[in-house]
Amino acid sequence: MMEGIYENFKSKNPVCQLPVSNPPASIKFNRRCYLSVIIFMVMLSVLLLAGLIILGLFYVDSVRNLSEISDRKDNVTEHLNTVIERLNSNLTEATKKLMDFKQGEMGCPAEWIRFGISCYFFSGESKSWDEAREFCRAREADLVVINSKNEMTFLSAFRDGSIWIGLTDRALEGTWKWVDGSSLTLQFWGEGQPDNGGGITSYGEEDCVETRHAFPGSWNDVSCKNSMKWICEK
Ligand SMILES: [Ca+2]
Ligand SMILES: [Ca+2]
Ligand SMILES: [Ca+2]
Repeated sequence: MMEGIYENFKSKNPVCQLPVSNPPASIKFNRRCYLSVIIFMVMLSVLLLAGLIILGLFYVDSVRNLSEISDRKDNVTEHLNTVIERLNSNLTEATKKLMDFKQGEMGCPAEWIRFGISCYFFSGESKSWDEAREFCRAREADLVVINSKNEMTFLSAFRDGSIWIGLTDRALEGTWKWVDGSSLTLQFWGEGQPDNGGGITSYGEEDCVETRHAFPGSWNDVSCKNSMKWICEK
């Protein structure tokens, strides 16, 4: 088959045809002809090689560009995630501040008094510590937790007499806990208090705390069954 093709090609389109009438001239012609073909083939090969080199360079450059784009995309994604995280954090903080503001400025129910970010209810009647706490919790509040000297000053200035506060050592004698579960750090015990009744049996076990008008040093532990006014906080 290849021979057939060759024969066909040779007969129709000869590249270098021998002039048979003049043998020396035909040899000279043949050399020039084949030299031209070789030069043409070499140039063609050089051009092809140059083309391949250019394509290779383009390929390397494209791969490098893609790699840079991928790196930039990762950086941008990371930056965006950081920004989103920061925005979420700011939004949460702003929402909390808004809620605190609403509770502090506008959210106090009638007959409740605002101080700082809390609302306070000062009772007119008297109850045991448990009944007083039940009253507060029914109003989505609890007995007052005194977190600062300012809060203590505010409460003392507002009400004299004995008042229940949300402090007890009922769970473990001598270990005082606020009703929100926090431990006692800032404290305003009166002299000699707490004494858990001081061994006087008529006082009974003293596991709840009253605050009195005197300040500082106005707290005293008393029996939770005593009846007195109270302060709720929410
Ligand atoms: Ca408080
Ligand atoms: Ca006690
Ligand atoms: Ca006492």
